[in-house]
Amino acid sequence: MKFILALTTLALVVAAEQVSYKNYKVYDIQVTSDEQRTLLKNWQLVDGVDFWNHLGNQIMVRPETQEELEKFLTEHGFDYKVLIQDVQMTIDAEQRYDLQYRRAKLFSRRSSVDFIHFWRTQEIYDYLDELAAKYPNLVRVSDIGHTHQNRTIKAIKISTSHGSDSKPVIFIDGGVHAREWGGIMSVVYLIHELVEHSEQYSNMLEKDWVIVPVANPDGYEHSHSTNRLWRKNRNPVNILCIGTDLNRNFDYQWAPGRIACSETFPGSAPNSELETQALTKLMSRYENNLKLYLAVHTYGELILYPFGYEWPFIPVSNQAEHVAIGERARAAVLAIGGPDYLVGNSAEVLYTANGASDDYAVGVGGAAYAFTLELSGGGVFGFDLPATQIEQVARETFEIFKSMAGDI
Ligand code: 0X9
Ligand code: ZN
Repeated sequence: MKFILALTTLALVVAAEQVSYKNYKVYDIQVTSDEQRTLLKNWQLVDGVDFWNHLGNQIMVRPETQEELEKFLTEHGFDYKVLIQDVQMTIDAEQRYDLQYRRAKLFSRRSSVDFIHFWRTQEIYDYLDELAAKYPNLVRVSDIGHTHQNRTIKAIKISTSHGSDSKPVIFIDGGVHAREWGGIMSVVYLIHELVEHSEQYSNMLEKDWVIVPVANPDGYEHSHSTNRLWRKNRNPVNILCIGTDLNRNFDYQWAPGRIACSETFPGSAPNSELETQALTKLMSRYENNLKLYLAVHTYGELILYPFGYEWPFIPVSNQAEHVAIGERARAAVLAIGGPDYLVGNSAEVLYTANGASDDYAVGVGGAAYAFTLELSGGGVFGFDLPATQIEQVARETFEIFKSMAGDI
């Protein structure tokens, strides 16, 4: 059975017709003044231009638009360099690696529980079910909803005292954005460590962990099979445009969007999406004990706290505690030789975003603390973290989880 499943996955990987990013470049642009920032922002609405990161200065551009952008940058005195010459080449390299990994797997007896490949949704779900069977006292797995394409959304609860519901809860969403594979894998790694090495983490297990590792399975599968850089879910908005940005769809300070094809289309109404509904319904089950909400994203090496829906930003009432918790997590990552995360309010460090899960968790869900983690992209790779770096990023992220769990 396993063999047939593996063969099917392999066939899917090979057969699918994919969106090509041939000769798309990623530019890294130095922004030295507010004036420059405003000028650069105008490019956000240009077709074929995709702002990849927070400070708005890593931008993917399609071939037809590159000459125009470079002319603009030179004319306005921007310093820039080309970070990725050909996005498709990095995607091809990733796929070759994955194919090789899966071929070798077919003929080996090694377990699939490793952090040198990206797990597909089904692999993650099979693992959750295996854990539930093997550790019935520690693990409960539940189906919390279905997607537009009828995939299951699964949650795992890791608790040393199932049934009592009195411990503080740490709630984690992973994979809200389809292309942010490093985030999903870091959450899977957390599950693996907490469950399979539970004896090492008695402090962390003083809290209950409620985790949705793949909150957007349709989008995640689409980013594997068809479009590596897909971000939204796969629910059609109209005949031309597919997908809602789930991290704009939460019912707190939601704002409508006019452009249905936009990467950040917030949905036709707050909480319109099945994935958002599944998350908020589960969150409401824990509203009395919800201590910490973590939205796990990539990339940027940022620890962001609410509120992020408005600028100038509205501070959360316990902002100083958010800063302290964030700073200790930052130090924990540094202590194992990881990158120096930046801790800050999301609207200040990043940009404003309405209807995001972190703001919802505090504004409606009753969470005492909430953060969005923008994990490391592994240097120059952005969303396309090489599989060989999964474990390193996951270990760094684990330090954030551990530090925060001990702090709340
Ligand atoms: O834009 C987002 O949804 C997040 N960044 S990402 O690059 N992963 O897409 C940041 C959300 C931060 N939270 C708020 N602004 N509330
Ligand atoms: Zn994201």
